[in-house]
Amino acid sequence: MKYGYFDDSSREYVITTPKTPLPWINYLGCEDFFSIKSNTSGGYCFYKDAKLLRLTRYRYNNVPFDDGGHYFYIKDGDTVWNPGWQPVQTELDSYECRHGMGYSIFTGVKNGLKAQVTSFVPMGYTCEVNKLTLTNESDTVKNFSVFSYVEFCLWNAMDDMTNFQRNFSTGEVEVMGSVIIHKTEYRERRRHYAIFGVNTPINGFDTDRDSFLGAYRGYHNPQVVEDGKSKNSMASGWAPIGSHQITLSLQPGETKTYIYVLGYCENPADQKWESQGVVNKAPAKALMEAFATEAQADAALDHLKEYWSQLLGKFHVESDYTEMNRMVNVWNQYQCMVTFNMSRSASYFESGIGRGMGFRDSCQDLFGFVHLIPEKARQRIIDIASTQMEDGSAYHQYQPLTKRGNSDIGSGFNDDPLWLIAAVAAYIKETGDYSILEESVPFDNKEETAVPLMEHLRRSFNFTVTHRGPHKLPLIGRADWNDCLNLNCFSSEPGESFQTSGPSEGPVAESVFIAAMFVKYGKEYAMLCQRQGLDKEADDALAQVDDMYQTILTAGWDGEWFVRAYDAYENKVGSHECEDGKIFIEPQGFCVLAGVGIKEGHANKALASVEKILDTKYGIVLLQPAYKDYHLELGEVSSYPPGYKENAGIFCHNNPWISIAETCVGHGNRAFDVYRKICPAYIENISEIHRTEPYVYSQMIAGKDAKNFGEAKNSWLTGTAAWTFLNVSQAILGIQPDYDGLVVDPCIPSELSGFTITRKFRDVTYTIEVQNPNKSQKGISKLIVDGVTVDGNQIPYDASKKQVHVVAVLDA
Ligand code: BGC
Ligand code: IFM
Repeated sequence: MKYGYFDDSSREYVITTPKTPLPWINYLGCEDFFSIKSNTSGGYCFYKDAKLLRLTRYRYNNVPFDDGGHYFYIKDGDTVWNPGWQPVQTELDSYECRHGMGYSIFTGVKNGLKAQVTSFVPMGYTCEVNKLTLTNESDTVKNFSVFSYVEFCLWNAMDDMTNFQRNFSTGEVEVMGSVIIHKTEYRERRRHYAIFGVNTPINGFDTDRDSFLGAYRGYHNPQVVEDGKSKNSMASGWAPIGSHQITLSLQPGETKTYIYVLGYCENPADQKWESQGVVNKAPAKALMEAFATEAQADAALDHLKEYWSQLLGKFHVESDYTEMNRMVNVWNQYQCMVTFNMSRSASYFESGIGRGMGFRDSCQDLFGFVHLIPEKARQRIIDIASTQMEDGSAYHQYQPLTKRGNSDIGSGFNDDPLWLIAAVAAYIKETGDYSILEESVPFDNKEETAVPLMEHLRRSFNFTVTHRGPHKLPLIGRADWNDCLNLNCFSSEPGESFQTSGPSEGPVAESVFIAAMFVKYGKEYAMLCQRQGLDKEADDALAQVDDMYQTILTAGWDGEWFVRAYDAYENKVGSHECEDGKIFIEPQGFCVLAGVGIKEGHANKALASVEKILDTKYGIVLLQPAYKDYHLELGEVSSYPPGYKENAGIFCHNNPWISIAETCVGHGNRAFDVYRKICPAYIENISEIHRTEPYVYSQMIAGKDAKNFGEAKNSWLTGTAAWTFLNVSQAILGIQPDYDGLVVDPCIPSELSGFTITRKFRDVTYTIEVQNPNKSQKGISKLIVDGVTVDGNQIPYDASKKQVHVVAVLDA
């Protein structure tokens, strides 16, 4: 069953009922100001950091779900309704929500009145613009009122929802004509305040929540709206809100448009604090003036659309596979931008007050983002590397606003350092910019420790070399990619966190997964050394890689698949010797994509085991058999009921690893099958089972052991976005950015007769036609670049050309 459809030409997903299985959200903003919008207008906004600079409030785990947002109430006679249906939930005569690239459009019609809200965050501004267009579609005059509504958060979202003894007394507002100013914290000489204004004179306002809602009422039945009259309330402590009343009359066929601006204002750093309670209005005025007219708002929206057209023009595929095209050309890349911006901080499953930027997460996110805006990727790499410790380990997370490592969580996830090498290699391959390696970057943000970025990579590499266990495999520390594999976790008392209960490192638990990462990214490190003229170091690094390779083939091979790990008692995890958790997905995918065991025949065996034991109709589960019981020596992985999350859920993030691995052994049909099974657009018509948005990936789909097999959770903020884009663009469609040019090496379903890709690489735009006349799966037999046949499958990079036309023929 579907709840909407893809409108490919406008790059929108159109939701045709408000009653989606879960709120289906969108992200507005791609610079510093962000707003999360559900299909019924729920959500909140923030500046830079969802925890520290939150403009509007959102209550989590609320009832009804997703109650709270930026709302418009229409009071038309006795009927009160919202264009996005929530929160009043009056049945609409028609409803539509279009989620587009950085904007959402809500259209509701009730009793002949049409209300359309276009919400977006304009480029270059720190605000959400809501353009409200009201049209009288009836044949009689309409007299009615519109009430806007937002509830301000007192900035620090964590404090806001916990520290009531203080917060009920700090709220302050000012009203400047049609602009409501939320200035809590201003008297502490903070430079910021929020505004909510509209470009027309108003008939009234409210700034105090309880005055607006009325005692014992909620968002669904505010007193002021029911009465049809604002109270002009001034908040003093308690809960500041912003609400404007506009009363209007529309002739049949007449339309009126208003522009609302909800924004973040900041004063100049050197401002004089003449009177600490009174806001400097200049930034507020400037923001309101920027959107004083409909034409200004429309121009800003057009600019945003143009921005996205340019970004998405950097990678575009035309093929007979409509679903793949729409994911590759629009939604997958869009999600990569969102994961780049948010890391794992703010979604409908992440509160914005818990996790910030993840070290490993943000490194991986770059794989799907670096081609979009390489300059931002560069800065991100430097920010991430600045949270590395001198010994090569790293803070696992950092806060977006401060960019400081989070010391509550600390370090000890032993895969983290290697992801930095992966991110830097991806950046240099995309851009050819080796100068990043010379960039001076501190450890733990301590300027005096700054060294060239290359030295950070060296310490990353050496961290693995110097942290190996009894089988010579890398020590796992608190966990590797699988956060829930806490093999050094010996005690877990009720209330204790899994990852802090054991010693932060060791004694002996080891990870085959990190070993595979070391083979893959250790080779990248050696390559970077070579290209820096460090031949001896490159050779030494390759010797280490080779040693690890051999170690995997011995200690890491179980006969039919790769072992996952050794626990602290030196027992195997992910082996036929285990009762549960006999086989895990991660080492199968990562060993093969790192090239381990291909020539020895292990790769095909491991992938066949995955297909036989882990595959299901909805995707590949993380392990089998699911852990039935809790194991102290394994930690959180066994805390989940069978089929959920890391305990045998379909963890979408590592499905593309298998798909890529299949392309490494030439199985184009199987690689695509793995890609297709979890691809949102391909499973749109089972939305009642899948339940999360059909236009983005979720972190997890419940596995076959779970009651709700096929149900997804944790949509949007997942490494699946980047890895899937890497898989489909580089492994399946085979357009691989490399140090000296684009490599063309597709591995596709034999039935696909060809496809065409437009790819902007550095300053050159390539049109690459891939032809598959003989139903092959892999192997380029001919590469013609601007009419000239070249050897091999790499298009030599020539910066003097702006357009290059390539024909590649698959004919193995
Ligand atoms: C959570 C897991 C989650 C993991 C992701 C852990 O702290 O408990 O549920 O999958 O973090 O990083
Ligand atoms: O690898 C982690 C990631 O960092 C956050 N989400 C869950 C993954 C697997 O545990």
